[in-house]
Amino acid sequence: MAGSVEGIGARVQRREDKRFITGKGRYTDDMTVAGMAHAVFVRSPHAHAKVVSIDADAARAMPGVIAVLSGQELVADGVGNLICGWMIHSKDGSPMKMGAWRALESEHVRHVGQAVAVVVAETRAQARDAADAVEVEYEPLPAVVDALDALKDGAPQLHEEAPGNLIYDWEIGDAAATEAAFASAAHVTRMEIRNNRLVPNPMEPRAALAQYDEADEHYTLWTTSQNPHVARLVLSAFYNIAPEHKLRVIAPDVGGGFGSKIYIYPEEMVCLWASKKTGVPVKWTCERTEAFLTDAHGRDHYSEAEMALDAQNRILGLRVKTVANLGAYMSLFSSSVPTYLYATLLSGQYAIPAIHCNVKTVYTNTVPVDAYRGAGRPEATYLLERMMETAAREVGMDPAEFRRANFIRSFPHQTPVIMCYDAGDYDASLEAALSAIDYAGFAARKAEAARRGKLRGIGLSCYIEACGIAPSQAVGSLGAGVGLWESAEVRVNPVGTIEVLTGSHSHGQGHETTFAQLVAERFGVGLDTVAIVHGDTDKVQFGMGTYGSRSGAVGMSAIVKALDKVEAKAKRIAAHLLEASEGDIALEGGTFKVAGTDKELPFFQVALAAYTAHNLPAGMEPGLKEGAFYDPTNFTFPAGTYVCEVEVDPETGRTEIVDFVAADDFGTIINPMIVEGQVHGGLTQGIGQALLENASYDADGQLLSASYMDYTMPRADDVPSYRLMTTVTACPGNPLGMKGCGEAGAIGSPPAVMNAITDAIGTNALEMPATPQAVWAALKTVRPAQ
Ligand code: MCN
Repeated sequence: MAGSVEGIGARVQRREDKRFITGKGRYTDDMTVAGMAHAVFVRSPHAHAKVVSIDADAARAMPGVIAVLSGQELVADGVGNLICGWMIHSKDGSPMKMGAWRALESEHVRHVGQAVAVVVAETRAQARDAADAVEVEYEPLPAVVDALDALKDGAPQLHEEAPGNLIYDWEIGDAAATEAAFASAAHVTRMEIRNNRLVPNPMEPRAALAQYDEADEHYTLWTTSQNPHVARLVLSAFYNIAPEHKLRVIAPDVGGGFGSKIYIYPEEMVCLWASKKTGVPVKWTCERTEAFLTDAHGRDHYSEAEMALDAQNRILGLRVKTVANLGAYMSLFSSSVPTYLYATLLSGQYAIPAIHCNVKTVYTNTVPVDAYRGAGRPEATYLLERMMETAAREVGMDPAEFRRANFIRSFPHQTPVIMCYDAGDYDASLEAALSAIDYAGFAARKAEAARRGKLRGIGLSCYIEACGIAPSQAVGSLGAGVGLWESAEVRVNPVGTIEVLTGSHSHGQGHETTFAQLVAERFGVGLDTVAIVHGDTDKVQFGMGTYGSRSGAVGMSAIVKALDKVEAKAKRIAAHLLEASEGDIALEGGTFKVAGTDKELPFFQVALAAYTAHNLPAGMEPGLKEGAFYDPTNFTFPAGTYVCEVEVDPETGRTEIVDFVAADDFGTIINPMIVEGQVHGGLTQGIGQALLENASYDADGQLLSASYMDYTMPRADDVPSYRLMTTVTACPGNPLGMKGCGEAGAIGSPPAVMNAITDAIGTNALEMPATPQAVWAALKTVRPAQ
């Protein structure tokens, strides 16, 4: 059925959109259970303070209040601290220094918005009023928000366990070889690079509804999670909230996550605990400003980078020192982001013989930082692609030519920073993008813009990323502590309809469509006979969830394995019923056919026979249901070239993106329309980072941009009409040849935009976000008289 209207490669409209765009989605906040109460958290207004006392007497006496609970009761009940599950060791071999993070903190708060108590009341309004009436006395302490400041002598100290606020001092690569490369360099390019702090801002804020059933001591948690099984595992195994078999976690429709809904936050834990404690179901829904103050932020790196070139402008070495701000506590995967998800990609698409990277991670009085779309890979790509552009300009070489001269061309390619790239064709995407944008014609366009008083610039970004996050062996040996794979179960019902249970979780990526396309392709059945089941730990036994653009390459590969088993059994049944040999049976267009004859059986008749026939092949168990786990041997490596063309108004500093071409290699594409949507979303987030978005703290640790009045999300008129194209090198590591597409746009686009703007204005002295004010100020440094 290849190329059919519903199979692999078809632009099938998203089946789930019918309910989403008609307002019929069922999100956590839509869930209601009898007797449900509402939780509102009492949060610290201080970035850093001792909690002297919490007086909840007045609040407890207010109408509708069921309970006011604080950290002391939480500790007394044995609820565990929040953990970071990815162990990193410093270069001296010592383990990372993790300060305790309690879901409700009753002694020492470390960021504005940290929860100190929770009010449970009959209505949300009553809970909010009572939360305002909880009297918390604080003794404010000096705060530090910048990671470099936090490392200085005399800086405020956040955790006793982490002297000097240093969590770990880690390194990767070969320091001596890199040193030698620099010693023989003909040219060295140096840059200081900041990657600005971002707030994820999914459309649906986080929410939780927890119900404890006293009769059978069973808990149910509906929550906005990207990985409900991991949530259940962590809540039961580490936080001591409920035994795993007595806890059902349901992640119903989830309105976006972008990484921010991977983690277990204090609020879900507290709702579960409070539900048992109060005897009523407890619901909490985050308000938008609360989300700014509590959802894990992204990025926030400061780096010093050096690139050594030989006399022929080939890269000899790359040396990077990065300080990463992890905020006030270590979120679940935070330690992996500035290490294995970042520094392992610093080779980019280039053959760099020697790389050394040192990363220090630091506590500050800010919201915890964790994975946000791309997670480490945007930071690596931004650093490297800004360096590539700058180095090319410094040595007077065309930036495209400079990249071409340094591309990796033979595969597999082992980089000096762990990754082994399996396949790619970087020339193909570069050439496709350059030809689409008419790179050769840029000079004429720049001259024409100048006649209109505009500064026109062009910028490239040749990104690579490692996704399909899994290989158990790799992530396990790198400190994750657990294997990462994906599960699938295919249940063919007696009437031939098919349910696919997957451990992946869709929260905007269209899995209900693409996963069904895979089944339609394989069995030749209609999409309407296939249901995709996910997001419920009582239905799907275990799964690892969705992040790291893994659901296609890993989740769908697990489905392929299960489909293989189902098909093999179905063929045995068909052969038996058709009195043919198994080797002669082919499944074509939804029908089992005997080669060279007109004997055939429709798919549904074989399914029915699997459950109802009295004469199945000897020894065969009835039923048609198979499960599989898929654990790849390597990541997948999507790559591509983005080219951005901008015009800057020198009067105002305003940047307009006048053209943007993206040439991506995602291997085999299941649904081009969905992939384009994923790239559009990623590009828009990347452009948001480059031009608009910034989580800005004042020196006291107050988040100045804690609402949409101050935090600028990209709008339709901030982005161009993208021009997308794909080149294909199939990933050899999975049965479908797929590479992930969910993060690429956000990874590759920020440097393309910044390279274009700096090209336009003629100075590199510009950091993200390139707001009109920042661009105008940078312009003044090179054109003071104008
Ligand atoms: N796909 C395809 N062909 C390919 C690759 C993918 O047709 N070669 C399809 C897949 O079948 C899937 C979609 O594209 O329907 C995305 O697949 P994949 O790249 O595997 O990514 P995941 O499904 O694992 O999604 C995770 C990824 C990440 S890590 C972030 S962050 C992100 C993103 O997806 N968050 C999103 N896209 C998002 N989109 C929305 N709307 N909301 C989010 O929170």
